Amino acid sequence: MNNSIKETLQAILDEASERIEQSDALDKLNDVRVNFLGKKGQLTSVLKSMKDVAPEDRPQVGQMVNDARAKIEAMMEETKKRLEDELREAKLASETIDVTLPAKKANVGHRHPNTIALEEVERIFIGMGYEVVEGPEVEYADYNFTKLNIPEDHPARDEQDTFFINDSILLRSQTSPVQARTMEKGKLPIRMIAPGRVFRSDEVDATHSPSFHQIEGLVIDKHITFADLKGTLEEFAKELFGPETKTKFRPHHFPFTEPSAEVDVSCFKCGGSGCRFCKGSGWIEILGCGMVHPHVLEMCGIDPNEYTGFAFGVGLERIALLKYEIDDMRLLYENDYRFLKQF
Ligand code: 2NM
Repeated sequence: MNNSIKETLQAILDEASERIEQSDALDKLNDVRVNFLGKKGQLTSVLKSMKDVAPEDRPQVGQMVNDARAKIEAMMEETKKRLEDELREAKLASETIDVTLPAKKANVGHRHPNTIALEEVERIFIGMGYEVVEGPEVEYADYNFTKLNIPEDHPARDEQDTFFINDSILLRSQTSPVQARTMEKGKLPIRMIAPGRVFRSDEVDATHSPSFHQIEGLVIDKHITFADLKGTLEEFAKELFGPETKTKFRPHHFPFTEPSAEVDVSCFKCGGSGCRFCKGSGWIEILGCGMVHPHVLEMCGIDPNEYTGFAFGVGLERIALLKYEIDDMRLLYENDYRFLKQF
């Protein structure tokens, strides 16, 4: 009996050994495990036939079955390790990275011409001791108009020019409401610029857009005169367009300043002799300015007998178009990468 079990076990071992050797994948190896070592496997059925073995022989037969199981498990373990090694090697080979390949060139972003111009203007005024102040784009008509001495019947209040939200709230048409808010706070003296987006109901063309940007400046202190205004803006023009730049103040009218002026700079392309760029005149208009109207000071809580001040406003897009010689404002809003990457 023992001998026949011995032969059976040997046959099982031989077959298992052959099938393990033939296993070329982990799932096949698992089939072998089920077939030989599983609950319904060949070794288990040998164990089940133990009831036919004489009791005194059972320990020895049991030992033989255990030995056979250990041998099969050892063979399987070895093969499993070999298959896993092969699998890992194949994976590594297929995932090899060629570090000598040229890298993909990353597209580096550019600052928008408006941003470059704004940072330039901010740099100049911060250098003269100004603060940069921002305020709401949705404003009260009171701050946008009334406190700036623009009366109820003034054409700038016309529905055609301003985007109203209701009777008392609108999209600001200038950044001067930020100045009015700052004056109202009552902390003097004031040296500030207010850059930001403004809105006017204009048709889009090469020089107009319903939404553009302004930088308005304000200085309030005792004994501020038109001479301070002239000196400041002359310095600004030289910094922005070069040290040779000349400035011309032409009388003008704004409701919030008195006296008021428009400022031209000598053409930085031809130096003032006249060219295509300045349309032959030698001058380019860049901003509006004036001494803050006493009525504005009063409405913003400042005593005009004690304090005076000057204010000015420049269009940011106008500066960007001039400085970078762009002939159509719409290019600034289209965000075409071929345009933007030139700056
Ligand atoms: C301009 C021209 C002239 C201006 C006036 C004020 C304020 F708030 F002080 F009254 N802020 N900005 C002003 C003056 C703006 O833009 C062309």
